[in-house]
Amino acid sequence: MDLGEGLRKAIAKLQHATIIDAKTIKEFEKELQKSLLGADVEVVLVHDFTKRIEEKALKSRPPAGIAPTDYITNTVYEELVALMGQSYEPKLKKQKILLMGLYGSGKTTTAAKLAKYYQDRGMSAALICCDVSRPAAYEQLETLAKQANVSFFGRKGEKDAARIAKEGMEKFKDKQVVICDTSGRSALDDQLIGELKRVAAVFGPDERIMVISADIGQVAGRQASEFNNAVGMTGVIVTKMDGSGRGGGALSATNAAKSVVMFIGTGEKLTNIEPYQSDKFIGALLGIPDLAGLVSSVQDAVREAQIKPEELEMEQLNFESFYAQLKAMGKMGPLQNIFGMMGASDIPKEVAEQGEEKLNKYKVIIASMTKEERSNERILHNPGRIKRIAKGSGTTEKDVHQLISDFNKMKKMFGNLKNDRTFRKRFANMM
Ligand SMILES: Nc1nc2c(ncn2[C@@H]2O[C@H](COP(=O)(O)OP(=O)(O)O)[C@@H](O)[C@H]2O)c(=O)[nH]1
Ligand SMILES: [Mg+2]
Repeated sequence: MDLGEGLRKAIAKLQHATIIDAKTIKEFEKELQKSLLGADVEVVLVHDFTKRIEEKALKSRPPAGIAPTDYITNTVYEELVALMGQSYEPKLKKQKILLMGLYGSGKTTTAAKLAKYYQDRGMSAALICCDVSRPAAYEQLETLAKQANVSFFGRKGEKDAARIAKEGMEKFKDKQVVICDTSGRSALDDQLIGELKRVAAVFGPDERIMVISADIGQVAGRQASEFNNAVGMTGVIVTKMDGSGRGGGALSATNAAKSVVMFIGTGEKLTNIEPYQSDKFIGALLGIPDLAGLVSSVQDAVREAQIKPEELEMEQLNFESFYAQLKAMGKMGPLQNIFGMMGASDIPKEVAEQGEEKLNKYKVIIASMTKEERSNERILHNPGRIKRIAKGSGTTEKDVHQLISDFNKMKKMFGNLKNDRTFRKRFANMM
């Protein structure tokens, strides 16, 4: 069974459940396991995957406003990303790419797809045929190069792949993306390792990419490790994701082997290639088109729920926390901007314009207060105390009054804002 189909069924079943209890979760887990194993994901990986989902689903509560099913779906998403790897962002820069892999993995097709991919993004691209083993390898790549409308170089009958690479390089010095296709084998052997090393030595690739067909499933992990140990690689392209039910196994095994999945091949046409994007790919697997939307709203809610109410309890604002706030905000740029960012652009200008100088003044004034005064603003409304504090801090009574007035403005502002959802969210982001 196709991985996506199993996952979609499991999610759909979960979303129809009226109550989410331990039994529902267990059943959901069983479905997930079945579909992952069916897609040839390694048993140990499946076990860890479901254990983490169980833990999160049973031990943590969804934040307010988020349905339990959405919360669990988000958890499944996060764990699938951990299982199958992060998104890859192709670099649009001058580069040389060496493709390697076994027979029939899709190297030659992928070479042409990549050349077209970069050319369609405004870069000049060229292909070099360094496959000296397969008959008609030259013609195959030449034809594909014509279809893709990119430059091509090869030497029919030449048996020294490194020599072709060298000549091709000279010819394509000015091209921005030069891609070299190499020989395959039915298994990685010393002869192939030697040839790939010699080609790499003259070609000097920026990327050494291994091409793997999805239909080998979890064997992809072992193959990737073998190639990596023998010749070194920067990443993997998994082809035939369209036709294989074992794509999940290939991706998870490659990720477990610590290899980066850069692109996936999704068909025989030259345009059937895309950078691996976890949210898009996993969203399609789960049958949730706007997975990114669901994930970001759950994540927002989780973050929001993490702000403890007492952190916003400004009734407890005292002079010490007031000073700490001012100082922290001072570091973040002009106060007016910060309040603006939090949606409180209408705060008193005087409060917003706290300069360094004023902050320093406040610091010494607060230092001259007794502990009791610092925690209880009300007892300050006493001329004797104000006079004493002004004298002790080398400031004027007017300065002390100013501090008390700013303090109260701030307190009021937070009091008004703390029940505001948007403000809470912005405040959380700011912290
Ligand atoms: N369905 C599908 N077929 C592919 C894909 N990539 C390559 N192929 C096919 O796989 C076969 C072998 O590809 P080829 O590029 O010659 O493999 P090579 O031996 O590694 O160079 C060809 O028939 C390709 O059309 C893909 O992403 N999807
Ligand atoms: Mg080939």
